Amino acid sequence: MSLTLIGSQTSPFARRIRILMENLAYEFKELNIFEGEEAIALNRINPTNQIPVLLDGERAIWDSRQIFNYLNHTHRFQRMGWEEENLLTAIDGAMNSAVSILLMKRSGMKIDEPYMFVSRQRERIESVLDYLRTYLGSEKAREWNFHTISLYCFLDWGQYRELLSLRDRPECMAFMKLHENRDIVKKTQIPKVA
Ligand SMILES: N[C@@H](CCC(=O)N[C@@H](CS)C(=O)NCC(=O)O)C(=O)O
Repeated sequence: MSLTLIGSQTSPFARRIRILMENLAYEFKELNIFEGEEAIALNRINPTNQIPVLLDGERAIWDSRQIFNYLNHTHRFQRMGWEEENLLTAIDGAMNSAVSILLMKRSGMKIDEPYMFVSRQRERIESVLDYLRTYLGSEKAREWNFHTISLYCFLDWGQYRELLSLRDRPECMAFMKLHENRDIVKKTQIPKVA
């Protein structure tokens, strides 16, 4: 199989797949999703205009969770029962909410006004982080699998975009410390200026 991952260096969704694919041979193609020829090219490949996209020969897989499922089917990275799916849904929910807030911020919308939409996103992020407290304090948080990879990418990106403060979340800070020195984490670090 000839694999190409389309993404960006900042996207937490793309990063979790780059980390997952640490030991697989693939080409990484970065593109500007918002304007120009590259955005048009992305739309031809993925009607949702989102990254990441995995190309396996002629086949395109949209959405990072589907990409995980696709690769997991062949490479058996991790067993996924309903509990594991739920955990991933919680993490994905927080990531999607944070991306929505960032898009609003970048569009010049006032994210500090008491809009229901914004409150719902913020509350979801906090609710997920509260829910994850027990998980983060457990041995499971020491494992390096799609859950911990996703969580790491989310927390790191959220801080980078100044959407998250972990000051009052010592379990999150301890979790980041636990994994920050992994080679692949360093190799996929978000560039300082982006
Ligand atoms: N559910 C999608 C979400 C991907 C996503 O939100 N990607 C962002 C970049 S971090 C994006 O493409 N945003 C552009 C847009 O939504 O228009 C996934 O898991 O791949």
